[in-house]
Amino acid sequence: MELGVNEEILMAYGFTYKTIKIQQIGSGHINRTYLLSTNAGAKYILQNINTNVFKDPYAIATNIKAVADELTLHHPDYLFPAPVAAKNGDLMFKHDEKYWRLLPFIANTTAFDTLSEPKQAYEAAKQFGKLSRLLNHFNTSALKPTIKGFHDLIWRYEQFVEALNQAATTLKNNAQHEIEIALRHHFIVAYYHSYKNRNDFPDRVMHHDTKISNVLLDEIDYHGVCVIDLDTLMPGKFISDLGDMMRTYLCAFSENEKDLEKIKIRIPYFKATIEGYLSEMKSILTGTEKELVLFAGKYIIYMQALRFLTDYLNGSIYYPISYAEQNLDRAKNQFKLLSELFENEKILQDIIEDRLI
Ligand code: ADP
Ligand code: GN1
Ligand code: MG
Repeated sequence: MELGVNEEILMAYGFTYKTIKIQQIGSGHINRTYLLSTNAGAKYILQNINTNVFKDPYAIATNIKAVADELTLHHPDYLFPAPVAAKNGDLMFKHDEKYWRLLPFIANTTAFDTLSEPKQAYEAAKQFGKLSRLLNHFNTSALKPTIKGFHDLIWRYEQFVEALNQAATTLKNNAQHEIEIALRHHFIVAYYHSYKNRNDFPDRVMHHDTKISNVLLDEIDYHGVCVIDLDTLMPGKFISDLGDMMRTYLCAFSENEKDLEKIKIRIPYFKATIEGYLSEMKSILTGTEKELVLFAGKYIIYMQALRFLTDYLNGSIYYPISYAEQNLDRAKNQFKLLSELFENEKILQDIIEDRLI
């Protein structure tokens, strides 16, 4: 066994320990990702799917296949890094009750955890916007939810209340201030509820995890190359993708930063994100969607704060932690980011309106 990769998994794809070098990479919370390099210089990405989170890995594989087929048919030049089939033709390999997949390695690219130039925000937002635009006419009912209720804020709030009701007293005491903030912002849930079933708020194919580490940019000039991490490609609302861009592109520091003084939004990055996204989606968004552009950020940042807080109250069973209070610190970080969005609301809304004309 090398780094948790059994040789049988490599052999399913025609490799052996002798012909391949294995290196663990990536900063994601959920899956395990490895870079495979062959002696001949070819590279691949090998991933182990986390089945505690993704109960039905076949739903992921069939969604990606359905979207890949659609894109190949209508947009053959679009780069969509779908899994490579194993020697037996399957898109996943099951070994010891674990599911593995192999992806083509996209060379000369970088995935960032934070951004250092507005151009990166523009390019990343454009890549995710482009995927939605190309799939605008795709029938979303062909895709299955890979996690039930994933971005349903109403359900996420219920989960938070449930966690609150059964949390250990010490955890509740430690999180008292953040619990109050979460309860005080329930109006975001109510607002989402009031829009959810509007006719011109369509389901679209959403990536659902548009953080900056899930898009590959050219390592030299940062132009957008392709989106990756396709596990949550499924039907959803456009606020999911645009909101997670705001959550991760606007601040110079990630959700793991503990010094809340550093959690500020950067206006040039906001402009770039909106411009990159609208360069693809402006002509497609409906009237209701255009009303909800800034709400996208509030909805996702609040939901992520709730998810970290809920996990903290549950004893940190979902997001891996490197110290006991980390999920509470992450919730604090996200609530600070949310307050930044509200404080700058007028400037941000003006930027949006100028670009929607
Ligand atoms: P997770 O976030 O679940 O760990 P990702 O699919 O986002 O998994 O992959 C983790 C990292 O591996 C990415 O941020 C990127 O650096 C790298 N990576 C993933 N897929 C590719 C690919 N097809 N080509 C090149 N690098 C990749
Ligand atoms: C998880 O796998 P990763 O790290 O890209 C999570 C996202 C959260 C994100 C927060 C399946 O994404 O929803 O936004 O952490 N993915 C899942 O960093 O729960
Ligand atoms: Mg990722």
